[in-house]
Amino acid sequence: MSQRITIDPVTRIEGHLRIDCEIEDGKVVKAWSSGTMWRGMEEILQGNDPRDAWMIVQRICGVCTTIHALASVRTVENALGMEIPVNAQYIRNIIAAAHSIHDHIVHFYQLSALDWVDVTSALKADPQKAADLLSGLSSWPLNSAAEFTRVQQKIKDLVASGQLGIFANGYWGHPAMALPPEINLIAVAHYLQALECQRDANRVVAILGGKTPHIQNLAVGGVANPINLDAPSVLNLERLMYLKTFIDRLGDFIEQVYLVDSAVIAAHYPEWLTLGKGSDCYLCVPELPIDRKGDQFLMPGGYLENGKFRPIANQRDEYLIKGIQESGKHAWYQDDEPLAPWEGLTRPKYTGWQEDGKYSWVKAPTFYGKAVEMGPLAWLMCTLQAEHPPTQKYFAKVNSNYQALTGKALTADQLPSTLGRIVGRTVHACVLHETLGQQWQALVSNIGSGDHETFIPPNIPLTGEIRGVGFIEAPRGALSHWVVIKDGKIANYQAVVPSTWNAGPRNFNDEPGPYERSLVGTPVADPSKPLEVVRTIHSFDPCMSCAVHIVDTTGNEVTRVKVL
Ligand code: NFE
Ligand code: MG
Repeated sequence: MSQRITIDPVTRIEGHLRIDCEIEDGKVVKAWSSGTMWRGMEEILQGNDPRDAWMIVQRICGVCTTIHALASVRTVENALGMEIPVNAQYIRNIIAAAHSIHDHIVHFYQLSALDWVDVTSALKADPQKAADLLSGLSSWPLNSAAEFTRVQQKIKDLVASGQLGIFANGYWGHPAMALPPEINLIAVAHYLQALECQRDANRVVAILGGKTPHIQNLAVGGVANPINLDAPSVLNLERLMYLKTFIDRLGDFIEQVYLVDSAVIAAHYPEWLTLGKGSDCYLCVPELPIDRKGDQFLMPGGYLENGKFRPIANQRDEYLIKGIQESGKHAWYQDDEPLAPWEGLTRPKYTGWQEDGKYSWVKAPTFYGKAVEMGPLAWLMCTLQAEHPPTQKYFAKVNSNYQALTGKALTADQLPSTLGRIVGRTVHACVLHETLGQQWQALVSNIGSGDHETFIPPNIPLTGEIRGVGFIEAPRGALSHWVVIKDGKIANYQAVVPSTWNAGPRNFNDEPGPYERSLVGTPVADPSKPLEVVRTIHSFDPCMSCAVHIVDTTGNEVTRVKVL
C-alpha cells in the first residue's frame, strides 16, 4: 500500500522547505522538494550601481550573507577584468574560511545533531563511562566526568522545571535513535560547548568585516581595511594578534571535538553510510585565491561524473562557465527552457503544487544537462580525486577515529550518503581551519614586507555592455553570481546558489534534484514521525532563502503541517 506524507515546513533550516514523499512497504519510492517562499532579489538588483551589488546581495540570506558579498565583488571584478591586491585576497580568504567553519559547526551541533541524538536518553548515562569512552580519542579538557555530570544535572533541572526550551520538541525515543546513553550525554555537552566555540569563528569575521552578519569591509577592487600597524582603529598589530587567538582556539575544538564526534556518529549509524545518495555528479570550484589575478588557489576544484574526474583550473574556466543553465519547467516561473544565467529570467507564474507540473519556487540548475550535487560531500569527493594533501590528511584523521571505534576504515563508496555529507563537512572545516592559519601568516608576512595595498579603484565603463561571473565554494557548495552591466548599471543579475542545485525540483529532462533522489529507498519506521527523511534532508543543510532568493504576501499557499 502506498502512503503520502508532506513535511511542511521542514524545520531547523533557513527558510521554507516542503518535502513530499510517497512511501511503499516502509520505504520512500518518490519524493518532491519544494521551496515555498518567493523572494525576487534578482529583480531588485536591476538598475543599481554594480559597486553596490555586494551590499544588496547580502540580504539574500540570513546565514551566508558574507558569501554572497564575496561572490558579488568577484563577479563585478571579473566583468571589469580586474586584479586585486594580495592583502585583499588574504583578508577575504580569512573571512570566507572563518564564515564556513562557523556555518559547519552550527550545522553539525545545532541544526542536525538532534536528528541523531536522543537528549532524554542522556539522563541514563554514567558520566565516568562517557569520559572513558573518549580518553583515547581526544585531549579536550572538557571531556571529563565532572563536566558530563554537570551537563547531566543541567538536563535534569530542565526536565524538572518543565521548560525544555530548545529540547522541547524532538523525536525522543524514536526507534531509529541508536546511540547509547553515554554518547547522547557527550553530544549534549558538545552541543552546549559548540554554542560558545562558534562565536570564535564569528569573531574572526566580525573583526575583519566590521560586523557580522552583513560584513562592511568589501569593495569592488579589494577591501576597506586600511593597514597601519601603529594606528588604533585600523588593521594593526594588536588586531592581527587578537585574530590569531580566536583562530587557535577554534582549532582545538575542531580537532578534539568536531572531528571525533562525526566519526562517533558514523560508527553508530552504519546504515546511513549506504542511504541518502543524491547524485552521480559532483562539482566544486577552486577556492582561496592567493595571487592578484586569481590563478592560484589553495583548494582545487573539479567535476566528477560517474567516477570520471575533470579538474577545474580556475574560476574563469570556460568549461565551468559554459555548462551552467537553469530551468523553470517544474518551478513557478514562466520560462521552462533551460537558460544560461546571463540570459536568465525570474518571471513568476504560480500554479499551486502540481505533482507532475510546477511545484516549487526553486529553479532547477544543471551542468551540461545533469542534476549535480554541490556542497561538502561534492567537495570531499572531488578534492580526494585531485589528491589534495590537506584533504587526504584530515580524511585520514576522521578515518582513524572511525577505525578506533569500529575496527574498519571508511571506504570511498560509503561517501555518497547521508553521513558522507557530515564527514565531508567535518573534513572541509578542518582543511579550512588549516588555511586560516596559513592565510593569517601570509597576511602578516606580506604586511611585514612593506606591502600595505588593499584596494585598487574600479573603473566602470559608462557606455556599452560587459558581463561577469564570480564563483565561491560556499558552505553548502559552489555559488555563482552572474552580472550584465549596461551603460554603467546592472541590466541583469542572477545568483545560482548551492541550495538551488541541491533542493531543485525535477529539471528540464524531468530528472529529480539531489534532495529528491537522496530520499528514494529511505526506510520510514513511523510515517507520522518521519525522522529518517529529515536526517537526509538536514544533511544537505538546506537554505531556502538562498535557493529562492519578498515573501509573497498575496499568492502564498497557507502552510499545511501534516507531519512535523
Ligand atoms: Ni543561505 Fe548559501 C551557502 C550560499 S545557499 S546559505 O552556503 O551561497 O546554499
Ligand atoms: Mg537565482
